[in-house]
Amino acid sequence: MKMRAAIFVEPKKPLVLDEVELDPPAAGEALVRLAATGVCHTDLYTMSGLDPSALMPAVLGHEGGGVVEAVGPGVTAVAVGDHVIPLYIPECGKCAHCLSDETNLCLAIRGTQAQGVMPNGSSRLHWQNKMVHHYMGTSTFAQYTVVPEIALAKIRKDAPLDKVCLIGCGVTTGVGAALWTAKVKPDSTCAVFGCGFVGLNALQGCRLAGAKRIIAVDLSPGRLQAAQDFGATDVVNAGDGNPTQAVLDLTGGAGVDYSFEATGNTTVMRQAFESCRMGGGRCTIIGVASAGAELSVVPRFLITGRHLTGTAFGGAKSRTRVPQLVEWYMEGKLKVDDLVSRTMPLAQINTAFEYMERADGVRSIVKF
Ligand code: 022
Ligand code: ZN
Repeated sequence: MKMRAAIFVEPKKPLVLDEVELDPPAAGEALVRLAATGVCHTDLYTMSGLDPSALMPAVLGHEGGGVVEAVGPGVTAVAVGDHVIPLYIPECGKCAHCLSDETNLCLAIRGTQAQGVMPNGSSRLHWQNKMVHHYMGTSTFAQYTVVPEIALAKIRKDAPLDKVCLIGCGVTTGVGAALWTAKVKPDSTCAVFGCGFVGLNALQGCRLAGAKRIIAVDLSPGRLQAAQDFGATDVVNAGDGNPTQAVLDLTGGAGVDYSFEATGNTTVMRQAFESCRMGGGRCTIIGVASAGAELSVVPRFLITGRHLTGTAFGGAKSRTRVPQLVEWYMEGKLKVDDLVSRTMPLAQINTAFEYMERADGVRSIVKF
């Protein structure tokens, strides 16, 4: 079938809007009609020319929501009409990682996904008689996508897809970092470095976990204002001096029980690490640094019992947790609507990237 899609053709150039051919779902796959997709920094990074693993041409996008339109042979996990969120970390339920409590990084289709193809080694996408790569197994910058059934979370049908699509990446990444990677305890102290989309969600994850003190750190007064709506009890403007010292001062010199980094900047990662307390403090790196970046730490901070770890998709077992987060949103426990700054049609997707490059707004959503 033919569909409209935004195609990544060349680094540092706008996405090309054109008709793309999409093949029907093969065995174990489903065709999804997308209702909406978020536009994430990782898409922008892929377009920047700085990502050595970027494949072209490709249909980008990994924060979508839609409705199953058809299923391939042998599909049992989803059916036509189901509302779904595509997952860039699938959950097969059978691999060593799915069976482990320690990680959410399903191994089932990892190799082919990284190569921009479906598990059987071929692409469902074609343009100008050439193969087009899938992206993160999701390719949501298009009217339709084909994804493996193990990469679809089935969600309740009354949830607005143009909001809950954000649970497909940033919401789960931030909230999950607090709940499922760090496992924040009630009455604990937390600090979140970086109050963009993911940082705001880490803040609300700390709030949901029952933390008593939640310190937000950012350079922007506007973001620190938003941070208070997402659970911050204290704010630190990182431009007013050493933010690590400010966090230590706010915690009687000790540092916080849990710190989080949500910028991708290695200097900020070190600040977050040095802000957690000796004797069991935990720092969780959420931000994705550029290829080749290195992080230095002073070993003394480790031998005094600080933990340094990272998270992908908030440590969430995807098909299990995404529907649960949708429930929490529908019950009013989880804020999502306030994260949407702009909604636009696919034809305007390149303006969404312009806003993102200017750090203007929190999240743009493309509505099909
Ligand atoms: C997306 N991310 C952040 C914001 N939006 C994000 C976060 C983490 C990863 C990727 C994107 C990530 C961490 C660990 C991995 N990835 C797995 C690496 C591995 O398997 O060796 C990751 C994932 C998917 C892809 C690339 C990297 C891909 O499909 N191309 C989960
Ligand atoms: Zn993302």
